[in-house]
Amino acid sequence: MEEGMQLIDENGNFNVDGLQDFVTATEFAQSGLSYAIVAIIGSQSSGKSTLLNQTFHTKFKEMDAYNGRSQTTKGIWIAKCSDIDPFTIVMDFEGTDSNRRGEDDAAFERQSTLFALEIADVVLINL
Ligand SMILES: Nc1nc2c(ncn2[C@@H]2O[C@H](COP(=O)(O)OP(=O)(O)O)[C@@H](O)[C@H]2O)c(=O)[nH]1
Ligand SMILES: [Mg+2]
Repeated sequence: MEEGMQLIDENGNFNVDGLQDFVTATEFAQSGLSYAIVAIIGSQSSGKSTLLNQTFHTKFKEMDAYNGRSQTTKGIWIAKCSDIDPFTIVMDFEGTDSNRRGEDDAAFERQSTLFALEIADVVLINL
């Protein structure tokens, strides 16, 4: 589960079945109220996924610069951090200032950023 699962896709659809599988596989429910959620926000290709992977030993997709500077993270991904107690869930975000999304599609960025602020115990802001 370190590679994570896509909680919300690029069109804003919530992955209900995926979350159910994630909760079962990680035994999240057994942790009771003893858990922490870490989220990261910041512009696209600023190194968010790389920073999370280095820090929390997750395996979120990172951009491979040799294969062109394309966007890797789409929507919102979550992964369990396997080596932190209490139970820690890390959330990786698509990022703001996406090239792919035009000026008109700022809604996803605003909503996903608000979601991060709302849900996370710790929000990392990557500059
Ligand atoms: N030089 C340098 N490159 C980095 C650093 N962090 C990430 N990168 C590279 O920047 C690119 C984008 O990183 P990624 O983590 O996919 O960015 P994200 O879109 O914010 O998740 C990748 O090719 C990384 O290897 C850093 O601290 N220094
Ligand atoms: Mg990323």
